[in-house]
Amino acid sequence: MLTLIIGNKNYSSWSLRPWLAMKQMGLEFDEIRIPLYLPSSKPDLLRYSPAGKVPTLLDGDLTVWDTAAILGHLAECFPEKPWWPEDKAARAMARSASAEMHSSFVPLRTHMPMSCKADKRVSGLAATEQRALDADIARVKQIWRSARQQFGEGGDCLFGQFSIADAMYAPVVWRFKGYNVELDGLEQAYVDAMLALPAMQDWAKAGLAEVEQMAETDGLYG
Ligand SMILES: N[C@@H](CCC(=O)N[C@@H](CS)C(=O)NCC(=O)O)C(=O)O
Repeated sequence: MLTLIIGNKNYSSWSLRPWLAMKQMGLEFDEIRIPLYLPSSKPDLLRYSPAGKVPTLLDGDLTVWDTAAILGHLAECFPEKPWWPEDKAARAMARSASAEMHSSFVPLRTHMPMSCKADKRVSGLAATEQRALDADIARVKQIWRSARQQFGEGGDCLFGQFSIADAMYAPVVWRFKGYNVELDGLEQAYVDAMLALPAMQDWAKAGLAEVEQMAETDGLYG
């Protein structure tokens, strides 16, 4: 029995990643939503995870925390599902792009916090901050372009069929949409394909219905 502990759907970009991957792989699971950055949030989070963060996966009596560990655990438990592209070269790039998403892009996370409700542009950054953000955006676009051009033939996702790499970049799709980032045809087509996934639409619908309002300073940097 799988239970995924998640934060607010509108804001919690880390929660979206394993949630979306699990939906796309057709796994049955329960979810427990803990609204973040309320006085009750930390004690509630610590009831489930020693890290006190979401996402956390409960698999029977096992607790798995941190996005990369959760996805790795699931891929091990359900090896028949297409978590990664089949082709070795595509898989190597998908793993690298996913690891890069997990470990990098601090300016992107900081200046464009995810909100499915957002419809604005980033403004007021210092020149150095803007340069760092622009570099992150350019790097994401480069990753998307390489993946789509080299391995995208079999579908509309980064490596054709949906894989963990798409789950890892799903919050960036919301960010590029919400902050009206200029996209070329290939980038827009990928964003549109991701936004059209029923699971992405379900996530956003639930996020839009949430009443909690978070300040950008709350630090939801996923
Ligand atoms: N490295 C972690 C990051 C998880 C994370 O920072 N989650 C945020 C929400 S998106 C959180 O739980 N914040 C609550 C807190 O820090 O109190 C992962 O990959 O899962």
